[in-house]
Amino acid sequence: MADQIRIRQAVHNLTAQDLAQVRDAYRQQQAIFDNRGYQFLAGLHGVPSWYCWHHQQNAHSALSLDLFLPWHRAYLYQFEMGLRDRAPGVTLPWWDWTLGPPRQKGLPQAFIMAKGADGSPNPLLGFRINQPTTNPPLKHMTKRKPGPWNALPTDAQVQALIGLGDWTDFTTQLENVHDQVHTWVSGDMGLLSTAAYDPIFWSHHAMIDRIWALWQVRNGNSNIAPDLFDVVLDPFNLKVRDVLNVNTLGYDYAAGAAAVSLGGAG
Ligand SMILES: [Cu+2]
Repeated sequence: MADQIRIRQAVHNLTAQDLAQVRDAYRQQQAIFDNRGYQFLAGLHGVPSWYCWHHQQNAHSALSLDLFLPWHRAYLYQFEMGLRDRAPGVTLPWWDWTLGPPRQKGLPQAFIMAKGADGSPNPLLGFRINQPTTNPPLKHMTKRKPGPWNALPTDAQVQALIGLGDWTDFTTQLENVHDQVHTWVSGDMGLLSTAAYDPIFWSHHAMIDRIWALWQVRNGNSNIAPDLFDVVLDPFNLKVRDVLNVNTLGYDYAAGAAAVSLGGAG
């Protein structure tokens, strides 16, 4: 276990100071265009590098494997480390899309304001993709076309997912709920090729990763298909077994909403 566990917070629970720090990290990360920068990391998912796993499939492999959750956990880990290189105290916040008014109506306010508290452009609103040499070439500001707030998955759906005891059922149904949110945000988030360029992608996937972590508290960290343990999560230098325990990766999710999900055991 890492010496000090860093805690990922819910977007709606960030203090003004936390949010300013998250914005600062994204702003810096988005300004870097080499392999430490936002554009490079976002490009690992879809265009141009296509390393992501969805629905047992990957563009670089003929195998059919349930790597959706482990691969995205490794991916978020890499991204969070990148943010922390820029702003050492920062952690990746999760977007709890189950929240309704008055706390939230669809996309969190932090991600839709044109400007931050200091008046500077909000780096969580979108990212200007500039990949003129990729196939297809990408050169645009990410866009969203969100649906009505009450069309997002509900907390009852999340609780039902956490109650599924079988790994295959769980990952399959969680991925379907995850797809529903991508489609709900629409625009770039609705396309595998460009989803990761939208800053909300990372907080959506942090929510998915958190649901897996909550499920693991109930069902055990190693409750996955055993033949997955030694699969390498390209292009990250991690095997599936390395990402099974969030504490081994040095992080955890803040309690609060989590305590409800664990029936008070959290
Ligand atoms: Cu996704």
